Amino acid sequence: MHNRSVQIREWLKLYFIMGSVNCRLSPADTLLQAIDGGITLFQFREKDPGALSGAAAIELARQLQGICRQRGIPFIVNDDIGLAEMLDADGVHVGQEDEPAAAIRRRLGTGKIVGVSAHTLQEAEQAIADGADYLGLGPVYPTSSKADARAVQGTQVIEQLRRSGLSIPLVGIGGITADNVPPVIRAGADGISVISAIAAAPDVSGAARHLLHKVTASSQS
Ligand code: FQP
Ligand code: MG
Repeated sequence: MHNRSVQIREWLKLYFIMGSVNCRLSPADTLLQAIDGGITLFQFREKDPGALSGAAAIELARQLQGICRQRGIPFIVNDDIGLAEMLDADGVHVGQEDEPAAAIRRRLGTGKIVGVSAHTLQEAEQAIADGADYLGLGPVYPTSSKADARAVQGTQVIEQLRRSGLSIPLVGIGGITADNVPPVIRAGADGISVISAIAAAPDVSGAARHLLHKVTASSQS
């Protein structure tokens, strides 16, 4: 259990989330360049207007999973537990409006990673009780990648959670750029999760490299 959270913390340093609608380049090239830049975990999130569905979405998921496997990056599926099972993905990420985490844990067993979005201390405590491996807390800053995002909360929920003694691995998410990484890490996050800061960057690998550097530098200071 201890080694598991140590490993997950390591994977959470620079957690890249992406689907075809987020990318400037092709999804495959975006992922390859992001991996070159140093991302530590990947979430396939094929949703929002213009997203692929059905066989095309599955085909893209398989392609990106193949890249992750080849490069040793765990592959997490957003929302779609059936897709994660079909692909034998490394894990899933679900929010408060998705299938309850406890049911997902029962369905997937202990061998898979289960991540849960939380916006309050109470949601975080429930997710932990439900068997979550890690939490995504946010939106820390204003974001344009998610139309139905909750109210911006800054770093206060992360701080509150750490003050109350919860040690679960967690990332901050929402509007994070290289410039605003330090407060997120200093608040107690193990890493950051981004979509646009990498997928929409003019230099994908350079953007990832810079973000990872910021995370590492902020953890040491
Ligand atoms: N945190 C993370 C992670 N990943 C996410 N996808 C979310 C939060 C948001 O269900 P949710 O999850 O609220 O919205 P959506 O399904 O539209 O993404 F921690 F992994 F970075
Ligand atoms: Mg969701």
